[in-house]
Amino acid sequence: MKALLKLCLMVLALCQANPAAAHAVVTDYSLKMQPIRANRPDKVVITFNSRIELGLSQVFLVRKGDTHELLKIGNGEKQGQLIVEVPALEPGDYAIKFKVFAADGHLTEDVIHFSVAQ
Ligand SMILES: [Cu+2]
Repeated sequence: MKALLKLCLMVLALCQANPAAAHAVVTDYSLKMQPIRANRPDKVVITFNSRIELGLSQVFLVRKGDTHELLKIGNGEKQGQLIVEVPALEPGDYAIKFKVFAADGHLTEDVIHFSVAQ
């Protein structure tokens, strides 16, 4: 695992020297069409333009006060789809913060803000 991480950091360094290389970019996410319902566990599907290395990727739920909670993730049916398991949430404002490695070793960090309605 450590060797793999080292390799990835090396690839990342190379990648930064070559900005033309492709990164994992979010092309779609389910929150646009299917908001999270209050007070019950739910799932969010994030679709990237590239396959994601699950073992090297992390997705966090960010709550008010900037507390981070690591969420369970899995691969979706289609290539590049990430299924994020979200715990039961009270109505309010949240964010999903992700650090994902694309299949080519490129790291992408981004945040998706969302609200849970009453
Ligand atoms: Cu890159």
